[in-house]
Amino acid sequence: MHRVCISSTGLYTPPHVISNAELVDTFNRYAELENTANAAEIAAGTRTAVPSSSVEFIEKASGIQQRYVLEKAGVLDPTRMRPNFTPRPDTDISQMAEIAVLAARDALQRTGKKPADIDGVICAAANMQRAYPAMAIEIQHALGIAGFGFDMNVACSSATFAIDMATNAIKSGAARAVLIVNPEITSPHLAWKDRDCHFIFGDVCTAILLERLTEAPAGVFEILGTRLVTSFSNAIRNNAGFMSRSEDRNPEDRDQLFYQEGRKVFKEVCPMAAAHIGGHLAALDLTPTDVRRFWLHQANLAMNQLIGRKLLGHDATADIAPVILNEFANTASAGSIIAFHRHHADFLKDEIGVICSFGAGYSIGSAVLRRT
Ligand code: CO8
Repeated sequence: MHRVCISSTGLYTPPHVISNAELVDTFNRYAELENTANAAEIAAGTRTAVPSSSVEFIEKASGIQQRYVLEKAGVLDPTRMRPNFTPRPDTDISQMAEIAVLAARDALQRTGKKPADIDGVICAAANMQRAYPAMAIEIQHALGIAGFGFDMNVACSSATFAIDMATNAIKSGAARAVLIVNPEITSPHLAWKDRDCHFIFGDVCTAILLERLTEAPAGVFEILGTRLVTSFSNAIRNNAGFMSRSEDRNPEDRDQLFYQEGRKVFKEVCPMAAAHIGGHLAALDLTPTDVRRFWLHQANLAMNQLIGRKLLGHDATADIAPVILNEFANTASAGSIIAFHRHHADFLKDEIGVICSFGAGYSIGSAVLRRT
């Protein structure tokens, strides 16, 4: 069995920023248009007025201050409220593959690894741009990597579940190195007209390179263990899929986009995630106080603070549980990887860290790392 490490990560940040102020301004203009158009029904009590959103609520409830998006004008048009993408011909690289290639190149140039050193590509994300061919195979082709590629989706836990898959492939000898990419284009499937969630998500892409420890230089992060768990819940859903057309569904139907019971998710997932991390550490003869840093999923600041308190018995500082959701919002599976990417350079030899994601499914994935 080979020992496995994360030897590099990469990040692609989209070019456009939407501040909370811009987001709320658009939402409130949309609400005004809707309420004016439906004034008679609202006055007759047969329709509920669209309530306004507020920057103060968003920052207090989530800790999110802004988000990056691939396309901004469509989202900020109160008569559209969704990004405006141009379809590309099949001969051009697809949007999702394009950002995955940019994040992957960022990861590769940080290590000096070449495509010829890699045997597999996993595209792990909460949504795929198309059904087939697999996004991973297009990305593999664009990067000039031999071997295999496949897509996988475990919503916000896609990246950690992919780390587990890649670790096992390298451990067993099936691959020398595996490249994971997490192109999270959340903006097309976010309900920008729903004030309960219009502020939650942002677009981004991360990349993670895993390889045999013996092939990597000192200062990488050995994977001491990975652990996955899933438990079915309807609290976070998106029903859009290949059956939608035959169900004569309108793509704008509320259940064809992301929807959730936010409070329920908060209450149910925090204890599950804390118990999961505690159990994973215990299985490796470690305790939460042995951990230098937790790179947690980035959905909600209060969620991460609660998980920190449950694990440590006191508030986790931003040094122990770094926050990137203020800048990026929730980027589904990429969030914990951005936190790792941005906050690992100061680790000393032998210090321990934990990457943990949690989200729809429910799904929770963790990787315990030791710096070499
Ligand atoms: N402005 C003003 N008021 C608002 C707004 C707003 N924008 N939104 C809601 N309110 C109001 C509500 O209507 C409510 O009013 P009232 O008390 O009169 O009913 C009040 O504010 C409080 O609302 P909530 O109870 O909903 O507020 P919370 O404090 O619970 O905060 C959160 C809402 C921030 C959503 C919080 O519950 C949360 O973060 N929960 C965790 C959710 C989570 O982490 N989900 C994970 C989803 S991600 C995932 O798994 C991957 C999915 C795949 C990616 C999809 C990409 C699109």
